[in-house]
Amino acid sequence: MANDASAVSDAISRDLAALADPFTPPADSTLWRKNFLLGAATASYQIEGAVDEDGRLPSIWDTFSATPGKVLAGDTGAVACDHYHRWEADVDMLVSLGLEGYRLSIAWPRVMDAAGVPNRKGLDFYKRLLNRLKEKGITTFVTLYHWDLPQHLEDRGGWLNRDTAYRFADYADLMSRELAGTVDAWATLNEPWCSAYLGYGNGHHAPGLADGRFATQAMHHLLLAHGLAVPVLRANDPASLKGIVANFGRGTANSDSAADQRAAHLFEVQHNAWILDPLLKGAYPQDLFELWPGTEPLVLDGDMQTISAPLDFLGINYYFRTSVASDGAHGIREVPLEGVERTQMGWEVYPDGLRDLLTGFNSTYRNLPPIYITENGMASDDKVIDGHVDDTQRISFLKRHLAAVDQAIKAGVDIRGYFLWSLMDNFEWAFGYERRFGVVHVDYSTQKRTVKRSAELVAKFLKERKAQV
Ligand code: IFM
Repeated sequence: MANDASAVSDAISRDLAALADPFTPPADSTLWRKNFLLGAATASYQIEGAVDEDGRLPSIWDTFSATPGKVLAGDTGAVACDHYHRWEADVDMLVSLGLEGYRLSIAWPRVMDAAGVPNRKGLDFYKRLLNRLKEKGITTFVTLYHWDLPQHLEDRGGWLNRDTAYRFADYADLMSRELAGTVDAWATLNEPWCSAYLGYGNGHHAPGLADGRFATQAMHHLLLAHGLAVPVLRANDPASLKGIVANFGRGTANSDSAADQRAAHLFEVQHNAWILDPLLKGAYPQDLFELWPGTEPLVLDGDMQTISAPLDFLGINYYFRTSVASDGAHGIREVPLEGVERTQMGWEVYPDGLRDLLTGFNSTYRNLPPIYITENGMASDDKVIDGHVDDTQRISFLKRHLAAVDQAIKAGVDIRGYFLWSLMDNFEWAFGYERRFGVVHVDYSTQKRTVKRSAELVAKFLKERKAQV
């Protein structure tokens, strides 16, 4: 599979090398509209480092990454991109690329202690950063929870404990009172599927628990936390947008058989409807519990109403498609496709999946809020050669996924922006620093940043777009 995949990506590199401009969208693309926001995203634990500084408390990812065998090469986020100290230069870099939006996250354990008392030094870091972004005219999307739960909350059950949802609402209250006016859009959670399923269902992510019942209960408390936080954010910071960011998966059937079609449907229930149905329909999809019998979470009266509070936007993170078949019983079996293009993660490059999800959601949910693509990008084993990084596959990846966004807009989906994942290479969770998702390369031994060719081309396009009359 790896050889097939690299042969496909070599062919793409050759095709691209022959093009004069391998990135700029065609003249009829909706991406030329100046009000379509183009930015880049990062997350606190993946870039900040400084895990022991200025009163920051440990998070579940500090604990998990310090546990032998959990993260590739024993990597941790202790230093990461040292962004906590280099944030000014990083903002300058973002500005120099002409990026119009920046999506960042706040480290909950940096800003509050176990008793809920604000940590001024931690808060000041985010105030300085957000004020500078505002001064530079960058539109800011701030995620409150991108997986770095304070360890003291995990010690009391983490997302299995309903009380964590109320602690999250307190945290949202503090942040929106402190940062009101500097944030354009608040996202409560990043990718609750990953927090619930990878964190509590199969243990690949912190806190490393593995039980199907845990996954559904954790998801319920995560969504409850979201629902409790939305009105708090609205009250404290009325001018900003409020939403949530989730990862969605395209599942396609490996054959035309009814059983395989059903498996693909169930795959999307498990990846998409598990989150979108409670948010937009106020109920969990019953098919989910057919797939995972006996895992119904404990839901109290009023929870589903809280969870389905109206949203100003939905953040969609998209990376790849999964080909599936029936496992012969009630479950799903993944059937990796041969000869398809893949990234350094082994994920299939499948831009049509993004378009199909967007148009599909638009027809399934009549109350679908305006959409921002809050993450899209790919990892490649990028190297700096003579001061340059020629990330050909990424250029082609971005171009094709932006074309998929354009197609979805033309098909009637209300999509207002797109954030590249990621601004710079960073700590890729269980894969440590080996997987490079950035449009800027980071040399972790020197912290030197090198703008990759993909970022140069995005910058060139943004400059041309800005200059058009
Ligand atoms: O790096 C992650 C990010 O934190 C969440 N979305 C997926 C990215 C790539 O795996």
